[in-house]
Amino acid sequence: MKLSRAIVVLITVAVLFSAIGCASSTPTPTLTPTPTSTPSPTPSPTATTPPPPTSIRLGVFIPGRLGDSPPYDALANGAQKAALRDKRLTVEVFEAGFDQSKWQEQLTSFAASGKYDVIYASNEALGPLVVKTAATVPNVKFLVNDSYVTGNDRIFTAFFNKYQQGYLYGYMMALVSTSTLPGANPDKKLGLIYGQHYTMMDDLIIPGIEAGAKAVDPAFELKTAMLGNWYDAKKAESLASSLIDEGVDCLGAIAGSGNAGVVNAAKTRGVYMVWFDVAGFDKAPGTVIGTVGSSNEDLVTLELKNLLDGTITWGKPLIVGAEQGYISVPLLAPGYVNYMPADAQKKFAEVYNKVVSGTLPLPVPQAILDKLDKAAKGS
Ligand code: RBF
Repeated sequence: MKLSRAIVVLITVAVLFSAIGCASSTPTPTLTPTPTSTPSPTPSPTATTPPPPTSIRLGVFIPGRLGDSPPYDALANGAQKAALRDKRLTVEVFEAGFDQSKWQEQLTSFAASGKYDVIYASNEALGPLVVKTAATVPNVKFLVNDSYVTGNDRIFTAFFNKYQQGYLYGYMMALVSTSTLPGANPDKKLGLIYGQHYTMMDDLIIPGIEAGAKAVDPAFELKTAMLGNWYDAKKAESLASSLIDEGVDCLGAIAGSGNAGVVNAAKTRGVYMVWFDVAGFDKAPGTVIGTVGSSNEDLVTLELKNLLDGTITWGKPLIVGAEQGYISVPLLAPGYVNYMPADAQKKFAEVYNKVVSGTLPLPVPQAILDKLDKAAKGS
């Protein structure tokens, strides 16, 4: 027994010794420096990912004005913050203003200025505009949020699931309207003031609001009024007031700077509002008593990080929703918990959790994405 153990130990030592001896005396061929195996800072022909950029000059193109437009404000703020964090990024912001007939020309000269490597913009109408601009201005790349364009290796678009956001918005507004809050009436009527017609509004947000409200009670009806621009607060106030005359007791507003007029009408007439995209409780505490948010700034932060890491999936759009935290509701915000009746909060949390967990799937129909893609390509 003892002898056999001694033999095993001896053999093991001998094997180890010879292995070490081999390694140190005869270098393996792969370790021999040759021109092809020398590590080089440039990627080998087989590498698929290029190295991250050493600098990026970002031009932020705002199709409108900064101030009360959540997607635009988040874009400018998110980009400025990203530039503070990463010195490779420089940012310049251009506000194109509200004359949409000028946007194509403004975008093309912005891109052709030679001052930017990448242009970052937002809204559905920018899809077709960047496709045209990319065709005439070489080298510059484009990021566009709230837009959907496939297959162009210089364009990356990201799209929030606005059907899902609309559904939660309508559900929350209907809970306010059916509550015992003072000013809530028995009519099953909700109101929405919106800036203008576009696919995201007509095919996703409005149908989403209607479906969400009807999930509370099928008798609900959504009364809508189009402002016709994104800034006229006076007109928005009078439109909102007319909806209140018709029996609306909870209003939504997606009208940029026009939203301020809807707040005035709701406050004066003693009805309620649920805010869209950002937490707007501060606009009128006790009048704005709920919100369904889009995490615009988180999306901007993510995209700029990917841009700086060199991992943007050019040509392949990103779609984000509540499942990933990009559509969210602050269920513990003081402006909500202190004003929204407790049973409404409970009911809302139930449906919200279902949407977040995917138990209640509310996807963006592919046909609508295809429609946006086709419109962008002019086909
Ligand atoms: N949303 C705003 O908040 N402010 C605007 O000035 C604004 N202008 C828009 C212009 C066009 C042509 C389109 C298609 C959308 C615009 N939106 C604007 C809507 C925005 O993209 C988004 O759908 C809403 O803000 C809801 O998240």
